[in-house]
Amino acid sequence: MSIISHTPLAPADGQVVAPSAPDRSRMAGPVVQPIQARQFPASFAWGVATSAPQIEGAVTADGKGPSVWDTFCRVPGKVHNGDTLDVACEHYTRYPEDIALMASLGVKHYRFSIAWPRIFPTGHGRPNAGGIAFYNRLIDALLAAGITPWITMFHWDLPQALEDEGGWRVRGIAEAFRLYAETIVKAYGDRVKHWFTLNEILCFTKLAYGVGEKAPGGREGEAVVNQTFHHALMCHGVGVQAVREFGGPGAKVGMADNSFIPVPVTETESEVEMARQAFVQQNIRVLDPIYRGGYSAAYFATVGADVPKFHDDDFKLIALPTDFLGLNIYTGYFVRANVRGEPEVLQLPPNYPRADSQWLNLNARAMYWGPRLAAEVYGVPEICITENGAGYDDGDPIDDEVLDLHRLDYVRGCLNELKHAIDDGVNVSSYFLWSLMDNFEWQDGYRRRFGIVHVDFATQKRTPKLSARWYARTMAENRVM
Ligand code: PNW
Repeated sequence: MSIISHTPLAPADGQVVAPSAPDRSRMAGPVVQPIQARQFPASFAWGVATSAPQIEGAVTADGKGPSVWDTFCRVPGKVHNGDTLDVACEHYTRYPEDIALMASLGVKHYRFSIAWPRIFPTGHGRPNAGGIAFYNRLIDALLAAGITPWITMFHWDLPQALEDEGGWRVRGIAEAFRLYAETIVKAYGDRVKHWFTLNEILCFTKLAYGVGEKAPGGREGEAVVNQTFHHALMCHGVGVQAVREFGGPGAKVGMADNSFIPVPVTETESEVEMARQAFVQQNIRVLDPIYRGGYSAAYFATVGADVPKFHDDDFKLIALPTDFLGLNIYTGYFVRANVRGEPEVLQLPPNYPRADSQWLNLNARAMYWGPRLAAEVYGVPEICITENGAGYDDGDPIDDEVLDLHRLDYVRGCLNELKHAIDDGVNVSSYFLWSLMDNFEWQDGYRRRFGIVHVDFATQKRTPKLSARWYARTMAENRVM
């Protein structure tokens, strides 16, 4: 058997490959059409995403206080291999190199987060000048490289001092968050016009205070969990208010949510209706209050005696109008009708394809249904795909290459679905691939790699993977490649 030898994987920059005219003399069957140019709208924003705790390292530099994740990493058995955030990708000092890397890939938009404990090491008092200065340097360097900053205010790294006061369990968190949000919007709002309030409420409430797999690792009951959700929703509203008051002209804000995405098994109208109902039911704690201005009767029926304490006025804050909704879409869940005609979420067969991150079922169709359901069910006017990607235990580079075709293939499949949603009229304005580079993958430590750039954590060497070269071309041509 012969092995097909090296054909160049991508043409040199600037060279457009026109499908060559079919050679009719060698063809018997019908003429095959040229590949369709799966072009995105001209204004579409392509980018990559990271978060502060996952890449920065330098956990005590310039006055930074500890976060709940700094503490959690030191509890034996909580994080794979005992990995910590201490060094991570050394982005705190290597950010100029990382920005040059982004520029070389043609990245024009970058979503990153600010570390709350760099700005308020104890959660209160005066802002820490060293922390403020770091993000000034970062933002200025991004702008100088022609890269638009998109800031996530909170990506899970709660100051440990606030956790010691009760963290997300206590209502006072909203005042601490107000101080933080107003401080960063005032500090950076002259240059930053795109804000996300919170990243994935589920992950720092339910998974952190109920399931215990994320910091601070609580295993408390549903009453506490529901209370943490409620306080997080309030902080989202506080973040929106801060951007409205201090963000200056043209500032936009929304949250980044990992909404549960139902995918109808068969796309009949009745099964699509099951998906719509499942979308509301499964996102009842987050999207429903934000977009419908309160907890629904179905919510109260679901939580029963575990209902959180709230003030009616809280929903004025929670449901403040936002400009866009960020969706982190990695996976979806198949839905059909059960015998009573209600939506049923199907168990997947054990050998359904998954990434090495076991929760990540490779269901690209979620990238069609997620944006579509958000627009149809809640009337979301603009959607940003704030994360999408896949975690694999990629090997080390061989001859400076990592052939991560599994990641490339999945992301391409997702982009085809996104293009389909846009063609069907859903207003999706941006897409951020998670992640720029391999980084600290929470309880999975450094084992699960989501980067399109490989990081050698012993030497900090960055090596763009095949997916990075492919994504560079996709961004440059504004179409699925
Ligand atoms: C997101 N799930 O987390 C986070 O925003 C990132 O910080 C993280 O690195 C990335 O996705 C990859 O995991 C998620 O269980 C964690 O469905 C868990 C789930 C989804 C997203």
